[in-house]
Amino acid sequence: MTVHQIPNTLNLDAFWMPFTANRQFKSEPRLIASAEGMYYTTVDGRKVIDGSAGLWCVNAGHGRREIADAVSRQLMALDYAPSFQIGHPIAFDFAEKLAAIAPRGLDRIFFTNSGSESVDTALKIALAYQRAAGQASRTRLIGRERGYHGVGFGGMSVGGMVNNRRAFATHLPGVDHIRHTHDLTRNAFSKGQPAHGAEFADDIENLVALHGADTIAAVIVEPVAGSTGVLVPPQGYLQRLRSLCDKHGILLIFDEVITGFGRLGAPFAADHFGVTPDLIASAKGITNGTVPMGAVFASRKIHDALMTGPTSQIELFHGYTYSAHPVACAAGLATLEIYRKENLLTRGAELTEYWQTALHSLRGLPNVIDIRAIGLVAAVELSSRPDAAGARGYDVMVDCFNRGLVLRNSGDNLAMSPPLIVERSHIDDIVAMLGDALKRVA
Ligand code: PXG
Ligand code: PLP
Repeated sequence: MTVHQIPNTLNLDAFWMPFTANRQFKSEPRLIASAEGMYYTTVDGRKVIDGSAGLWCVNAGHGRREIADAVSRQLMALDYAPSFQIGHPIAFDFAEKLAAIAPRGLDRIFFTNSGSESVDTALKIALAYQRAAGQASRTRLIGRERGYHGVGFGGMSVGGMVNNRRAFATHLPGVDHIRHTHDLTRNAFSKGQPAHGAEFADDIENLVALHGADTIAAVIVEPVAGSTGVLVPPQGYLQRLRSLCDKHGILLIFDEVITGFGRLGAPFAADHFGVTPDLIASAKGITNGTVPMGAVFASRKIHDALMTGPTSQIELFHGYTYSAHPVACAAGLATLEIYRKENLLTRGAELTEYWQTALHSLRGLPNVIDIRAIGLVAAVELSSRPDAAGARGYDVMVDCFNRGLVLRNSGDNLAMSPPLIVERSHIDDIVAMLGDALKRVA
């Protein structure tokens, strides 16, 4: 079979693919058949290195037997049980183990099934908290330009990626945005956190002046913006956001759907940057991508403020049929055990230097206008072709796939986030394959 041949029994018509150029894909499909460790195998038997940990989620690598066994055992022991007014022990066990690795104080866990649900849940908890705290006028939610917070109406509204918003005119009311921090004129080719731009956090002051602090419930940001092209926060920026939120009684939500579970070389970005938010939205790496799950980490202050009223009354009218699904909890527990045994939540710290140096070796190749790397995540930004933003990035992504590397292109940003089991030799391969693609694709 050639690269693009697929089994002739497979009809591609019915599956409407998410976030995909369906017609282009179906004329030239890229199909994965299996995966193990750092590698996928395509339907035509080619080995392809997974430079993006699936969609930033397979942090312990593919095909982990311990997770498969735990899932299989759980399916036979208890396949499903509700978490509304009835419980099952594994959910409490998993929540306790998550609380133990959470940033200090964020040890009350609300389960969801995805990052989008975690974001919407965190926003709703923030609103409910403000009301419970006697601040019912605080209903406004603040996001950031170029943010990605999933695809629910809440996450889309606070999000700041134009294409994800444009077609869906109806957003939440009372949402505003601060500016993104991406500034190539001052920060191109920074290593780690860029030096310039902490002052972008002061946009909070502008919104407070415009709307009044007493109308603002929460600010949500990704500590490192992922989907939009790995935008690393300038030095001092997150600290400044935290202190402005404190000053004005605004809750700070970190969307750690990508940065959570070791991506930056610490369990959470909050740990890495030394800034503790009031709520964390997480998903992806929580089960190593095996079973859909997400979790919101809430501070005691927020949780306890909502534990009021008659004890027979539901405190938060929110939850999903599959919140704390027993199979997802089993997958999550097995995942945490792998992370612990293999030190994966901190392993990235040892490899950061090597990762950054390897990526920065691509500086000077055709069309490369920036390289950003932190922890075990990175992006190479290319200049756009005239009148064809994103086309060059797409062509590089396809070229890499055909030569043996999966990476993500967000427009002309090529994003990489390998499984945290990555070895130096894999990093060398990833960078070499990307470098060759950059030389080939005009
Ligand atoms: N917040 C952040 C920061 C994310 O990165 C979500 C929320 C939504 O999660 P769910 O599980 O609902 O998809 C995400 C998801 C990409 C890409 O290639 C990124 C995501 C998802 C799919 C593709 O950049 N991030
Ligand atoms: N729609 C209908 C008709 C439902 O009955 C439910 C849940 O009971 C939902 C949507 C929400 O589904 P989920 O809890 O899986 O998010």
